Amino acid sequence: MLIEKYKIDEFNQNNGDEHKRKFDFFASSVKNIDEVLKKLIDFQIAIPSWALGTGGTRFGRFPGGGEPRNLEEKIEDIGLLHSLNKSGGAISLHIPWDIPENATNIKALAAQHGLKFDAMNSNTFQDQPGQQYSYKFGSLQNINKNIRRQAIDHNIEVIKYGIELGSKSLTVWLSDGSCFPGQLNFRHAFKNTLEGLKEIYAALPGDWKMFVEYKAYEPNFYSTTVGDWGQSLLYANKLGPKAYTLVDLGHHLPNANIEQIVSLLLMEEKLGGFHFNDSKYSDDDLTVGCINPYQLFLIFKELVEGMNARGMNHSTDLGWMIDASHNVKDPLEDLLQSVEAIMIAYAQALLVDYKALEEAQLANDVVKAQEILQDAYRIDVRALVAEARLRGGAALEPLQLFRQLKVREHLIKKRGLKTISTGL
Ligand code: LRH
Ligand code: MN
Repeated sequence: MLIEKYKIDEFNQNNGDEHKRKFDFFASSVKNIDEVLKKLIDFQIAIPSWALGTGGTRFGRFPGGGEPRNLEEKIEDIGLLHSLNKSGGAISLHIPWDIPENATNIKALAAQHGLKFDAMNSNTFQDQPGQQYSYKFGSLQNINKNIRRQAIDHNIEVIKYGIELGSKSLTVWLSDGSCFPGQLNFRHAFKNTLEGLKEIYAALPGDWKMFVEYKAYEPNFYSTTVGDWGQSLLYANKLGPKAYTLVDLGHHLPNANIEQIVSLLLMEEKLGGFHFNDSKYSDDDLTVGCINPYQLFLIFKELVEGMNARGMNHSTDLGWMIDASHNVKDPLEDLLQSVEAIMIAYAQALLVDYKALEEAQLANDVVKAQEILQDAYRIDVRALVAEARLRGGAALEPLQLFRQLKVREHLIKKRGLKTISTGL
């Protein structure tokens, strides 16, 4: 379904006065407003191709209807979201869930919707129909050389699809690990995995990056072979300058200080990108900022401070991706909320008075330091983020317009109630 530009302009017209009143009030208190607005307009978040349907858990899946039936319809849905917020201008594909049968056509279709291809994702955590060897006991770590070979070849095949689509990076998340003490030799598993990653790394084009995504547990529940940021950094350092760590917010043990991890990986020039989501217990893959928006703000504060310290380009130098699955929300509404939460946290982090914060830190004025941080966190930046959308040609309130235009009803009428999209 396409949302015609005039419908967005009409919506903005009808809501323009209220917005202008709020934004003018906001803008009167911010000195570098145009610089902040430019950063927000340039900031693009990749939407996962595997999160456009209603996911599920082992206990059940409750599809909501109108789900995309193929990659073309997934690109349409991501294009629709992008037309509403102009902040989701990239797709992150998962192979083999979303193999581009005709890469040229797929690339052209995406371009029509103003979309690029962000990181490609390989999948050696499931056995595909007709697959020769099983990944039951792992892929790159596996004691069986043929199984390791199969996993390496799959990742190299994923790189080939990415080259055809114009992607510039590969995310490798390995579910490899063990469920019981004694099941695995950790050193052998590490060495096999490193050996496999080295072969995949060698197949990367010169201008590509490899993101090594870590995760504490699930589907293995005793050890994970890329189990935390330290292990991911170990691999990335041993692989070379094109290898980086990838931080999925839901992949940490309870109460981990993710913003400190982000700060150090950025300092070490080994932070490659993010899978944004939120969680209360484990890898819940919930809407970004729905449980712990303050943590999201603190992460973006470390990102802005760390990227400025290295003179990095905020919008292009790191991989910004969402990784979520939807059990009870409409997938597209959930993704609109996630993008909004990310833009709000980024905007608040851009408004922190970093000079005053440093002075407070150098004076051990702990109270003052907290006041400076929370001053920014407590600013209502929604009019600012809406103004960035307006100037970017998007809707002032994407979710409101999505509902007003009855998009889901249209998709159900076109695709039916029972369609199931590939992915989680
Ligand atoms: C693993 C993960 C990984 C993806 C998968 C869909 O939990 O975060 O990034 O491959 O979800
Ligand atoms: Mn992830």
